[in-house]
Amino acid sequence: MDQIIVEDLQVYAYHGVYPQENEEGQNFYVSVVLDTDTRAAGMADDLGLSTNYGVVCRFLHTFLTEHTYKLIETAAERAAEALLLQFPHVRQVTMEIKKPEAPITVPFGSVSVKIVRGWRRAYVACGSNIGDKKAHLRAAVDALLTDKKCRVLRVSDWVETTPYGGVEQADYLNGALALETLYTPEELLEKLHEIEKAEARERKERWGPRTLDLDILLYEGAVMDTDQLTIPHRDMCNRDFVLKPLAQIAPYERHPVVGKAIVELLAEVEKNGEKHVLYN
Ligand code: 5RU
Ligand code: CA
Ligand code: CA
Repeated sequence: MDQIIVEDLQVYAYHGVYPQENEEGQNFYVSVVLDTDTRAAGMADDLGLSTNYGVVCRFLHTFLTEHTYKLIETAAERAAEALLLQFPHVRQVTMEIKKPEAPITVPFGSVSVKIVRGWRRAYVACGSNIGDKKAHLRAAVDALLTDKKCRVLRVSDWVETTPYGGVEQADYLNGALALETLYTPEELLEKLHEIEKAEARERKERWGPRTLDLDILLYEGAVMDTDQLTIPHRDMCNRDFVLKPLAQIAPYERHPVVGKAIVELLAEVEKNGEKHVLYN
């Protein structure tokens, strides 16, 4: 990825844990690397197609003087997020905030924190089999569309599917969404749970009917398995009602563990329909 780089932007500000720092202030030096495609601007010689680094510098200077944080971790976190929300062509920000005048009682060159934040690609499965199914799925899309930390890239068609899981229940309406998000996987899961709750989702029997079910399928090549969250979704390779809509919006996306494209996984479940493997 191309980069636009700013080194050691000087900002006199009041961030710090100690009252003396908040009262007197000190110099901070901010370096940012903006990952962004400069090809179109470069070929056309048109600033309007790029990100104006002068505007970025003024934005950062204003942001870091108008907000005061105890930690430079927080200053970097908030400033990086603000940049990603303000400048649409910027895909990722690496930000270092140096504090060379920090009140430390032994000699030192500088202290700093450096973070990397960016828009991450995620795929979400959605399903409903209670009430106005289409309205519940639409509500999920709308909730994500109005969340500034999510960009909805693609929405599949809704497909009618027969229920799996052994519990006698109504047919499902299923779909898949492609997002770019500033949320971590855990934060995205939390957001999806909030959206489910807003659609009166009740959690009773495990594989029972639901107004709205939102599952993270893939998150930017991540492979993780915690008590909270398993990515990729642990059963996505077996579920035609997940793979069919996902194949519509992301046919050549690869499963990071199995290494196969979504269209290949779909072809396999369609061939081995009866050999459904269950996990816990
Ligand atoms: C066992 C096997 C349990 C497959 C579950 C949906 C499973 C569903 C859905 C359809 C469940 C989890 N069937 N069954 N669509 N969710 N068609 O979204 F998926 S319960
Ligand atoms: Ca599910
Ligand atoms: Ca779920």
